[in-house]
Amino acid sequence: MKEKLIEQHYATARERYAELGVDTDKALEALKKISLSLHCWQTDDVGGFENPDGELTGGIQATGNYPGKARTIEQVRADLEKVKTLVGGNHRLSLHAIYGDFGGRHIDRDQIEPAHFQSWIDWAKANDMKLDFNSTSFSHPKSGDLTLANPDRAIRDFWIEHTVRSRAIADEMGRQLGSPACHNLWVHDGSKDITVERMRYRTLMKQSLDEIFAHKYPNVKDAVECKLFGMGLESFTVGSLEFYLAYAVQNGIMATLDTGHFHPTEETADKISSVLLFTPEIMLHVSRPVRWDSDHVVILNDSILSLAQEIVWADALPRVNIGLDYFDASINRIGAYVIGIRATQKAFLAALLSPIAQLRRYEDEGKYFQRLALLEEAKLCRGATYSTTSASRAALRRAWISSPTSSAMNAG
Ligand code: RNT
Ligand code: ZN
Repeated sequence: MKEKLIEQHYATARERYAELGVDTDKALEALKKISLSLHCWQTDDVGGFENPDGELTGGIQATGNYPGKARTIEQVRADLEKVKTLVGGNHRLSLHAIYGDFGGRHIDRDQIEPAHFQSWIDWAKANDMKLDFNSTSFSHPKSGDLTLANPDRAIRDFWIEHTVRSRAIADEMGRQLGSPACHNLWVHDGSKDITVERMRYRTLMKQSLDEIFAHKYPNVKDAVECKLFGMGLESFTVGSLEFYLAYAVQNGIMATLDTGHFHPTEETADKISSVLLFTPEIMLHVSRPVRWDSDHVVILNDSILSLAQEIVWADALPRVNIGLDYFDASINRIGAYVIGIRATQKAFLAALLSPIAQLRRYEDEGKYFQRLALLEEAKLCRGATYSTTSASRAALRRAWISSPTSSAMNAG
């Protein structure tokens, strides 16, 4: 019965969208192919297995103490398996270096090896998932304020070694799973207060990166993630947008755009068409900034909707690696995953359903009222398919029918 209703409603939606030149079957097919890289760290508030109850440092913070934080590798996997049953699509898993299968031993970051991640690779195979990887600069006695940009050669070397090893692990994941692993490099390096050594730190950082990327790994897609500021590191971030974007362009690697890492009125969406003209691919960290926090659970807001639109309208889906990055310890963690995954999928579905051919015709013809009106209409049309109660569906249908028709719009 319920299925029949869904079929009926879908048939209506298909007709409505067809009137706007949108093929809903094609949109759903495209949506199915969008594989998100699920971040393992929402399961345990970015704890990892070195010391699950240790302090989270490096300018990031997970707040809340909702029960159910995963404490073991088995619990992280069980949570992820549960998440998989609650969302559509076939997704990847993004691991941080602190999530290795260390068997209770203390393996320092400059000692990690592919062997510590073999059980993850096996698990991924068994669960039909591909893997991505992240080096971990935070929550370590040598983290401090500076890692790869540290003037102390020994500290720098430690983190260079860690990062090279992380990329080697990503390479092994990519090789065994038959799909290149994205390796994301984010370090918190920065300064709480005014620094007089910006050039020095950035010079050191560039040298460290050059050493790291001198190693070639064929099964890795490298990405470098910029940030505006971290908590306790508010005045200066070594890895700013300009720094990493320039580095990515110069070296033919990816820039990671985290939607929580820019000025509040700056739109990540607008960066897609610029960055993709100069780099091979993009890595995204889909997140939600709120005040000082860059990592609230993703919801279907304008920022995510326009980001998805820009990617779809630029025909760039094959060149964008969509990772999630948020952590909320104050609500059910599996629920947090599912909300963020579904919100991201909804944003892409909405983008795939937008009447872009008609919108472009209007724009070509200079019909800007019509363009804006149709953009607005498309929002309601989308609402009609999402809406679950029959009353709201009926209201939306009325709004749709009584709104300016496309012929009225054509009258200009
Ligand atoms: C921090 C960055 C980074 C981390 C993860 C845990 O601001 O967004 O991507 O969130 O690596
Ligand atoms: Zn991020």
